[in-house]
Amino acid sequence: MTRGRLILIEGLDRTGKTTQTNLLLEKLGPNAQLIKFPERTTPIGKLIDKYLTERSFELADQAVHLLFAANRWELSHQIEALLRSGKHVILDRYVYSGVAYSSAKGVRGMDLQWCIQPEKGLIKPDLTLFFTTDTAAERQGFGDERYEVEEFQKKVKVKFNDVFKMFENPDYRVNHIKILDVGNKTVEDVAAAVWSLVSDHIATN
Ligand code: DGP
Ligand code: NA
Ligand code: NA
Repeated sequence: MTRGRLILIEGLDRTGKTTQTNLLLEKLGPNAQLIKFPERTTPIGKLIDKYLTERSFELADQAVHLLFAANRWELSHQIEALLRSGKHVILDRYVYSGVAYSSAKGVRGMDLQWCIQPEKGLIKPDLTLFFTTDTAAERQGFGDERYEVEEFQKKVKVKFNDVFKMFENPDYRVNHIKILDVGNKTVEDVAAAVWSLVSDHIATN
């Protein structure tokens, strides 16, 4: 049995990750499974959901960061088992969101090196598609959750660049990162670009 591929779609809020991961799941069919982070239904995920949706729910930024990382560890055995069974696993966000959003807060001591520690050892994606755009805010408008504020999203965008630079370091290397500018593209155009990259990757690696 060939091992399945771990395919990650990363990016800022409102860049169409959820739409595109769902479309990719349809294309890959029953031989694939989609896992979205944060996974809000687990015990840890419920706390994360409360933090994101209730502004009055206070938690130290360090604790929030560790909860998001713990949420990925909660599902890590399931992801590895699926890959071993030959299924492809599509991820909607992962470690890179974790480091970019937390470090963008600018809290003293929560630099990239601090943020990456609890993520170390999680299985690495085989292919990462990073959605970027200059026009996300105009495109769809932000929602009401804690981080969906234009000023903060700008900081996250800068951090994502730093994060991907850091992940060129051999200790943390991310394989096969493709940057997709989704600004002003239709859902169909983005879906076609995603499918071309994913199907090529599966055919040739
Ligand atoms: P989503 O359900 O994909 O819209 O994600 C919810 C919000 O949480 C979104 O603003 C991005 C942010 N986020 C996702 N993963 C992490 C993480 O690991 N750490 C932090 N601090 N924020 C994250
Ligand atoms: Na969001
Ligand atoms: Na955080």
